[in-house]
Amino acid sequence: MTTKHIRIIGVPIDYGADRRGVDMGPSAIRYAGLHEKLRQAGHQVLDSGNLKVPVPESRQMKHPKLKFLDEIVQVNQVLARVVAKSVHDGEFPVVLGGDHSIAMGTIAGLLRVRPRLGMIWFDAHGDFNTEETTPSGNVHGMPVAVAAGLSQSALALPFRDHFLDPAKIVYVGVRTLDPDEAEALRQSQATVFSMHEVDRYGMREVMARAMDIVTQGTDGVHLSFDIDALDPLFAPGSGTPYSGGLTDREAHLALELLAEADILTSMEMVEVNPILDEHNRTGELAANLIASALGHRII
Ligand code: HAR
Ligand code: MN
Ligand code: MN
Ligand code: MN
Repeated sequence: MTTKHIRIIGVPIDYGADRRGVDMGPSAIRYAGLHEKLRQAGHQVLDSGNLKVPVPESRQMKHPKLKFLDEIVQVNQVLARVVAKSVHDGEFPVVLGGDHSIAMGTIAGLLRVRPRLGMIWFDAHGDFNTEETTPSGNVHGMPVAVAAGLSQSALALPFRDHFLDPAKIVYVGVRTLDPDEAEALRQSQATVFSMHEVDRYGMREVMARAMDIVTQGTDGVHLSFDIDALDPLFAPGSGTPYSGGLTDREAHLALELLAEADILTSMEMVEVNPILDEHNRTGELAANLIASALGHRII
């Protein structure tokens, strides 16, 4: 794979999720040796540290339907700027969450430089709710819908009216959707490779199809990886576990195939929750998965 100038950006936020702890995700992934793994894979690595995120206890939740709306928008506005500058400078941003609400900032920033972006979204969930369909008010269940331009809320502000083309979105590993969310996804042009397709065709074939879609008429490919795409057996440190997920080997294979094709231009790793983890097993897995996506090889 080509040598990359990797820029690590930590976003210690858990406003988007009910369960406290994912704000420690960036520490856990760094602690697992991310930098060294990426250097060993042949890249130059710079770390911007973490964006400043006020702790929830210092804030009052105002918006009843979208929890911590103002705080999330504010963090994503900053993240979008940081990501856009990184890509503009020729770097490969690796964004560490934090909950999945940070994908809005990441994608909004990417779109400023790569307006025809393609995206692969690994997740147990669809994250395709809007303020109308959300059953929980948790914003981490909404980022893809917002990125696709389906939200009328302030969550869309970082996008400046430039949204992701749903036809350029591919999901892998999905196995639970809310009813209205599923309907919205069916009506969209996004492609969903649920666990059924992974079982049926195998990861190699699923990734071949996914890569076909996200490289057609696009000017970059973003990988958004929610650690709960993996089965909780392999990734216990996640706040919204759902059984029947990917094995660690399936996930590694998927990312190794992406590395081999060398099509990625940015990535993020989210929803690692050290409080629920077992001796940073999930943090290590997350670091190893990032390394796989960036070309780490045994030999
Ligand atoms: N669909 C549910 C909701 O919107 C739960 C989704 C969020 N869980 C995540 N995101 N970890 O991937 O509330
Ligand atoms: Mn998610
Ligand atoms: Mn998820
Ligand atoms: Mn192994």
